[in-house]
Amino acid sequence: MKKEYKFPENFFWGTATSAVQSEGRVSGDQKGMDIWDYSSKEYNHRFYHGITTEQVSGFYRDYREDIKKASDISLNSFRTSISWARLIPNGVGEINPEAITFYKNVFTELREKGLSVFVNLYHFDMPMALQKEGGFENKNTIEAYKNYAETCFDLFGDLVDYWFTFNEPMIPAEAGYLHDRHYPYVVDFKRAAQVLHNIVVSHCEAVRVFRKKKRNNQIGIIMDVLPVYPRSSHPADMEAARMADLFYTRSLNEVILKGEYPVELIEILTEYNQLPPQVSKEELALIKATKIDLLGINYYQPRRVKAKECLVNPNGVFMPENFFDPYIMPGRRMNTSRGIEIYPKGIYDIAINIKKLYGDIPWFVSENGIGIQDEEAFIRDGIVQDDYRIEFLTEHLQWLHKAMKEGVNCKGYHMWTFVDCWSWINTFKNRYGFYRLNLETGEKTLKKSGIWFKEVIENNGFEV
Ligand code: IFM
Repeated sequence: MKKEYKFPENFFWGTATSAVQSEGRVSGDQKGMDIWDYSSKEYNHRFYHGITTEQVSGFYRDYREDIKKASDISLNSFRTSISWARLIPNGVGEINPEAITFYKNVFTELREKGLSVFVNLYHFDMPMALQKEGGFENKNTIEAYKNYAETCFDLFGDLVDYWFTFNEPMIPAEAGYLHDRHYPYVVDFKRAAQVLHNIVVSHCEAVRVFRKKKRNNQIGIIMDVLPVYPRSSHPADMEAARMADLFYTRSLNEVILKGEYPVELIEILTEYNQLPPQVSKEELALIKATKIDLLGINYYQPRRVKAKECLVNPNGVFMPENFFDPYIMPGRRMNTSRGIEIYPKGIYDIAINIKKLYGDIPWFVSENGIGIQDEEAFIRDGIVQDDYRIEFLTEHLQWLHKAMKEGVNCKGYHMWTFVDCWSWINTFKNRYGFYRLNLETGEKTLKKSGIWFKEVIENNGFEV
């Protein structure tokens, strides 16, 4: 017997992408350089097949056709981001008129095709001119970001339905200042903590400016959550899970959603001399006073942990991982392209936690999806037969549906991503889109999952 999964009226069905990953360059666009333009050239060996930000999916050039493609599969909402360095090439000062025209055209076109416009202001893409001054380590960047946000609200406020201050605010701190994945490739917990704090303050400043404008549209932030699971119920494993959750989830969720850093985290960082040095009373008061309207949650994988097996090197770098080890669960289901676990129930656990721990805040799944390597191997009759993606999305939506039946306040589901896009480090290794991008011809063709998603949207649900 088939079971029906219906979603509420006005549920957001959409996709997400970002400026750096989709726009690309055309001559005369007057875009300033960001850290990705810089690092994908200067540290080219770190990028899969050496593909730089110039060769992405051409949204800057093709946005009209792309938006038609979005409407062809019945999406009712669409997230992208504004490139700070495109709009304000030096991060502060002069505004690029080409960028104003481009973003106005994009948002207008989306609206005309009946799609709600979700716009994020910062998706890992610090303008290079500001990075040279220290990026988010420098307090002046908070002011620069606030001015950039205000410029966006003034220029595009009438065309945007939902604003987001940051996508995955932990990543620039964690990947750029702790784990050597993103430029500037610093490894230093205290500096990472300062970056994270300054990002949080920037978020609050942008929300404050937004509130002053008294607009009808809403503002929020998008967080990536890896729900934490201990290896066993042994107290040592449970403690490891508690610490992983404290460092990687509660550290950010509580400051954004409850207005305070967890006391225990502050105690640990004090003990290990890792507190960020520049945190003022005024900033903490602002954090306390800041409330968002809509929360985005990106979910891809769980975080399984166990008690540490070896003592920590007392002379090593302070890391959250000093308090737990990753746990490779036997029999776990893997996405081998990315080397990450597939665990659809995680979305349910996150949903229940939001309700339990963070009030009944309205939220939506702002990213969920699966990146697959060598997807051309699945092309039959000119179409990528991505049944694995349909299966992945179906299972996650089933768990989301269950949580919604239990009363969670979820407003929508956005798949990552619309057209196969460039990824940080992996460039085009793994494909995520509803549309396949042919890197040789630039052609964008609908995959089987895109046809399936159209039906889901038109029926506001599915049967399995
Ligand atoms: O490509 C990224 C995106 O920029 C942020 N969330 C995860 C995606 C897939 O890895």
